[in-house]
Amino acid sequence: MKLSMITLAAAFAINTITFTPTPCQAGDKNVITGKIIFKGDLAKYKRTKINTSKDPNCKKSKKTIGSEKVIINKKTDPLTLRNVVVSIKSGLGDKVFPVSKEELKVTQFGCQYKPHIIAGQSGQTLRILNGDNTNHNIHFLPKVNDEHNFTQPKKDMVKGKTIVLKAEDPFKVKCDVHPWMNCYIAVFEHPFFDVTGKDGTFKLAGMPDGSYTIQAWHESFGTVTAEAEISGNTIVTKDMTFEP
Ligand SMILES: [Cu+2]
Repeated sequence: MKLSMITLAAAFAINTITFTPTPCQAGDKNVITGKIIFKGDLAKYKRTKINTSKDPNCKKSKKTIGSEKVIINKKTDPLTLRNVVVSIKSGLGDKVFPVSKEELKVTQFGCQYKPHIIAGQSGQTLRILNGDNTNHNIHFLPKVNDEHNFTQPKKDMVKGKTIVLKAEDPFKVKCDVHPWMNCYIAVFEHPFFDVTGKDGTFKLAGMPDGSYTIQAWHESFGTVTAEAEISGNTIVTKDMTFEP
């Protein structure tokens, strides 16, 4: 068994790690899975409420929405983090992987982007929709992708607008009409990425045998990385911890 090492790419400490190779189930080939653990002061990161009533058309079922800056999954043990983008950072070399034909979608609904984190592959198409009876402006703040800054009135809700994405670290998208509205887009040259949800877990599957650096990125806590070696159609468990 090879012990793993974790490096810290941002100013947040981490430790972690388990390395437990087990045989894969049928259909799975070379899986790296794990939890994104939160170790910190829960009270400090209590979700704030955002009042959207400045624009009466934002209101869907309720006039406040929860901030998405930090969402800690309180029902998991240990505590885990939602909206973390986990991906293979390096180790794939020059290998080229087919681009998913699936169209990515983001909808502006209740003056919030749904989903908050969009992860896709270079060359994949993102469709942006407006489900609100109000005018939104979609403002990309990328380094690599084309800059976009356009308005989208309600009439665009059916067809929306499509944009082809290029590989880039997560970048912010905001609405200049509703200052609380933002989301992030993360784009990769390969299909080995995942975004954590309510259980705080991730799964990267189907990589070739090899040694990889995995990266976990969170919009408020930055980046942590871990090393993982996988071969012989096994599952490697690799938890990673943000300790803000
Ligand atoms: Cu808006």
